[in-house]
Amino acid sequence: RERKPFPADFLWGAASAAYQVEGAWDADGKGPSVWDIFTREPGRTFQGSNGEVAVDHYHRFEEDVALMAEMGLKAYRFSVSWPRIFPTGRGAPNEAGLAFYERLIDALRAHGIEPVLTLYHWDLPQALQDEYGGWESRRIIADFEHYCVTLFQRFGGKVKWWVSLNEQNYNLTNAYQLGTHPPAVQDRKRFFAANHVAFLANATVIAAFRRHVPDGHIGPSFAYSPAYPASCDPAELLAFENAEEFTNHWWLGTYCFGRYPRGTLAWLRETGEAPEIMPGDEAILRAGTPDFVGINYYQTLTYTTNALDGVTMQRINTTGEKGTTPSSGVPGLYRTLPNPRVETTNWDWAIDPVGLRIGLRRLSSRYALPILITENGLGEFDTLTEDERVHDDYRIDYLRRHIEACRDGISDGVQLLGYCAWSFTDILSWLNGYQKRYGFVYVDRDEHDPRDLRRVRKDSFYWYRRVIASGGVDL
Ligand code: GCO
Repeated sequence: RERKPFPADFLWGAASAAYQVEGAWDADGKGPSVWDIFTREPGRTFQGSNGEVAVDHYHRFEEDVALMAEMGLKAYRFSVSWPRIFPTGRGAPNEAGLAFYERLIDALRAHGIEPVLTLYHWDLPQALQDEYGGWESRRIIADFEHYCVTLFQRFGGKVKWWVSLNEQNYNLTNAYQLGTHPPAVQDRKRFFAANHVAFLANATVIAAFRRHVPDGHIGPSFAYSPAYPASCDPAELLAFENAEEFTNHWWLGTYCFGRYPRGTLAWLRETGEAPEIMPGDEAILRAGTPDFVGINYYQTLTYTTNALDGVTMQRINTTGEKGTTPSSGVPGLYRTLPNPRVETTNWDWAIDPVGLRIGLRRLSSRYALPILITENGLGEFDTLTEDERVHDDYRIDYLRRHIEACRDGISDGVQLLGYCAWSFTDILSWLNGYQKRYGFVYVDRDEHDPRDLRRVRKDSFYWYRRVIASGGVDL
């Protein structure tokens, strides 16, 4: 059947996050974030890589915005670093930090590029972690609101698209279950408690946003991995349903309906892992539901029952080696399993454009909200040739197939607002360092000359420019 075209006002974008690109980790009064401190601990990240310099976007943003303009980007998603604005998390704002983002926003707007501002992309002020345990304390709600309102007041007139929390699900799973993000805890009870606080903080700032930026749009970015059953065995289908509830709707349902899904909540009450819900909490959640669902889509995940204990998954770990790790899951509910029907990236993420179409349809019919793809892209090793080119046809192929899936989704009736490819320039991969590249623009971090950081347009840069110019026709 004929596919519908992309809407004329579709947000053709690309994305980044402060810690992954800015560098300048202590410039102009910025305070340390939990990532500045965590990456100094041995063994946490690939070769101890960190964002102290990153790709030095803080000092080179004008050059980067000029490249975005050359590419014809319609939207650029970036995050604000909380400790640049409040070095210790609260108190009086640091004007130099605000001024940096003001210059960035003005540069984008001067080129007709819509800023999409993420309020929180994991770089919590270390002071708040030390003082009260960060996301584990309800005290963060007021501090986060104060920080966000400062940005709403300063930038609300110029920025109309806002993302509240980025990947609360992925970040807190790593931080409180797997122990791979700061504060590196492995405790499911604390995991659900921290999530509860994050849900309240998210809803509180969305409610505040309505008062300060009534003509703007806001929503969270969710790391969305649609679930698949491993077979048509009813027991596996049930495991898949369990995974879908626990790994997706627990978050999305709470965001969008302002109420925890009752089935999962009952289960967590039985296991003693449910968060403490105080009177009034659900009213806060209901008062702060989003305008759109932001999704970061990278892959689908396939599930089986726990009967298959001992299943392993291939994965590149932080030593950069390919290793085998036990598959993850929740006892009695579900367990992940490699999907033999899809290819995987070098980091063993399933490459599954059809999964994107499926996911868009599931979310659209369940939540009936517009969807913004806030991230999608391919992390790979890239090679810079002698004549300064990067032939990343594998990335073009990946992006093309996912953009086609978006068009299919639109034809299926999904209200899709835009597509932000991850990422614009190469970035620091949180755990995998600088060897895992995502950008349209290569950044040379030659170890012999780490301060060079030269920008080189990859083949995908020219390709995406054509896609945008043709409104998504010329793929
Ligand atoms: C990585 C990840 C990130 C995320 C992004 C999530 O390799 O570190 O892929 O780059 O995609 O930060 O919002």
